Amino acid sequence: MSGIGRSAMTVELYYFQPLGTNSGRVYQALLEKGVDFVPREISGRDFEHLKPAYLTVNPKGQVPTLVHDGVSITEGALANEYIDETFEGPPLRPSDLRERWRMRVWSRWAENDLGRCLMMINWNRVVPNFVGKRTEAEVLEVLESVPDPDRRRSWLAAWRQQTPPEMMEESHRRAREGAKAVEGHLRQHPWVAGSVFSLADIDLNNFCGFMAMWMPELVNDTDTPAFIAWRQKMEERPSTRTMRAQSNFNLATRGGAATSNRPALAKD
Ligand SMILES: N[C@@H](CCC(=O)N[C@@H](CS)C(=O)NCC(=O)O)C(=O)O
Repeated sequence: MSGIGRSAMTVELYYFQPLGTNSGRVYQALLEKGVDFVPREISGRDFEHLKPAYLTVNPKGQVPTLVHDGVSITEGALANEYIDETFEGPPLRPSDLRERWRMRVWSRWAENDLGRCLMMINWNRVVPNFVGKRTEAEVLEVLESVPDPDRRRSWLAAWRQQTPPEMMEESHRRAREGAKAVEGHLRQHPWVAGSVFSLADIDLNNFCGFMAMWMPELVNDTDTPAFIAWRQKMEERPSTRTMRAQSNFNLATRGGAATSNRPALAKD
């Protein structure tokens, strides 16, 4: 895309398509809040997030980045709290401090634990397509611009399909356990934080909501009815509907549940 940069007195969101995970959570928080923002799609396939123009917006070379009045606000969870505090609109954090604490615990877990495992599983499946027909030399050149050596290593391992099998199996195990944990929690509470809708619902649905479609062995009407009912409620929200309509691929309904993306059979 052109025109990457900071403009004054605006709200802009740099994000990847399809809308989901890290990009989706901030996109949806802006919609929930009713903020008028300029969507700025970055092409992951063209590695636009690693090009100098975007690195001036976010030196980590990651999305999403919210740019408010020319200031870059990064890290989705923190950006969402910023959005809730800065803009008018319905509150996205519980006023009860224990529920607010629970919101943060679950948001963190959805992003860093369950969400990360799901991404590890999916990442290893999609990176080769992502990279396309580029030669090894071209791939290595692109990866030179990944600012963080750990991320560079995982890109390379996924592209070469060399992620250790035990790491993949651990991700599948955590996905199985995670689905059970979500179910147990949602049997006790209507919303993730407790009694009210919050940023944690946005996070859980963006990081894990697609499990019902992608991993029906784990999330289904019989084993996880509370997870399914909550997800249905989330999918019916106007903000989710708008986001799905603006996404180039509906993560919630088009799973591509390829064998490589399916969980290993439960051993426990
Ligand atoms: N901690 C960051 C993580 C953002 C992140 O991992 N973004 C991914 C897209 S979902 C990304 O930019 N990946 C490109 C890369 O790491 O090279 C946040 O919460 O916003």
